[in-house]
Order: sequence, then structure tokens, then C-alpha cells
Amino acid sequence: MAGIKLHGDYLSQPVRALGIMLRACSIPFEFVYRNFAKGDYKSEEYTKLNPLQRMPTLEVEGFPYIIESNAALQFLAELDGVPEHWYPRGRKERLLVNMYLAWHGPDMRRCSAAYAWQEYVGEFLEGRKFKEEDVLKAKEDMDHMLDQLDTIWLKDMVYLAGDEITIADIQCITEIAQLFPTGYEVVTNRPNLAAYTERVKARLQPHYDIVSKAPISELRAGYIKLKSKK
Ligand SMILES: N[C@@H](CCC(=O)N[C@@H](CS)C(=O)NCC(=O)O)C(=O)O
Repeated sequence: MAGIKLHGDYLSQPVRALGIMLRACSIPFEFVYRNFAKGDYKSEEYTKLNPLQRMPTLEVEGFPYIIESNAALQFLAELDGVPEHWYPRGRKERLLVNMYLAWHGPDMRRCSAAYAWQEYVGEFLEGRKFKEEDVLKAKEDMDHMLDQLDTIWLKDMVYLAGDEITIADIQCITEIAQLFPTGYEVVTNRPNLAAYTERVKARLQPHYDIVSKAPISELRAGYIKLKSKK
């Protein structure tokens, strides 16, 4: 397919998810860098693509701008030539993918992004500070959510929808990755999640590292700098 552009900054989880998917499926695309820290997503020009003023935006010739990462992943997975396992057509597997994607935004992402933002990303990127009690509450919510991931979603599962990797796993691993810079023990006492994160990262190589390594290191450096000031 001609003319695919990914607008965003790999500091953002859903932007990384799309970058990994495009690369893993060998779909040619142009990466249009939009500086998150400088607020490019609020610019007049970007707002014309994405009136929600969020990253990512996937621009595909002949289609409306895709301004939700789940929809973008589903769209990409259904392009000609993309292996079916990314978004399986089997009813059971597709149901499992769709169920996870429905949980991802309001549960996984709400908790992990809220914690990461309040713990360090908000201050690192936008100089915003949060009350200690709010950060602790966000951490409690995140712990509960990670327990659910470990004991419900990943119970007896290789990947979230069965024995093969899907777009649900890309969303999940990229979201979890933003917790690593804090040194927070994401997988301690969560054996299913521990094995799963290693499995998914390995399965997505080299694309996972190409897309994630630099931004996660940048976030880690930012975190260390912030904490060393306190
Ligand atoms: N539901 C959206 C969420 C996108 C999102 O929250 N993007 C963040 C960056 S990770 C953003 O652009 N935030 C700017 C803002 O909300 O002001 C998706 O999955 O694409």
C-alpha cells in the first residue's frame, strides 16, 4: 500500500506500537517526527490531522486520518499480505484480541499512563508536579491492574489471544515498557507477566529494540535526573 505516514514521537506508547507493527509487517511508511515535549501535537497544523490533539496519527492515502491506535493496528493487520496471526480471523482468537483491546484503554492504559505521567513523565516532559498522595494512589491502581493482567488475561496463555502474537500483545508490551524507566518491579511476584514480557519482546525483535530502545533510555535518563534533584 502506497503512502503511509506515521505522525508522532516514539516517546509515546501508542506511537511505538504502530512503529513496531509497521516494521514487523514490513509495511513501508514514512515516520513524521512530532516533538511531544515541545507540544507539536497541539500545533495548528497537527490539529488539522488529529483534532483530538493526540499522538499517534496514521495517515493513509485515500482514508480518513486514523486517530486511535487500536483502529490503526486493526487497519494495518487487515492489509493485503500481512500475516493473519496479527489479527486472527478465527472467532475465538479474534474475540480474545478484541476483549483485550477493549480493556487496554480504560484499564491498562488508564492505570499505567496515569502512574508513569504522575511519577515522572509529566515532570520530565512538561515540568508538571503531582502530589505524593496522588502518585501513591495511581501506583495502587496500577498494581491492581498488573495483578489482573497476570492472573486473568495471561493465565495459561502464551500470548493474549493464544499461541501466536497479535496486535493486542503489541499494545500491551509497549504500555508496560513505560514503567521500566522507574525501576518499578513490574513483574516481581507476577510469574505469568514475567515470562510473557520476555517472550513478547523476543518475538518482536529486532523491531522492538529499534523503536523502543532510544526513547525508553531517554525516559530512564530523565527519571534519574529528576529523582537525583530531590
Ligand atoms: N486512545 C489514543 C490515546 C493517544 C494518547 O493518549 N496519546 C498521548 C501520547 S502517549 C497524547 O498524545 N497525549 C497528549 C494529550 O492528551 O494532551 C490512542 O490509543 O491512540
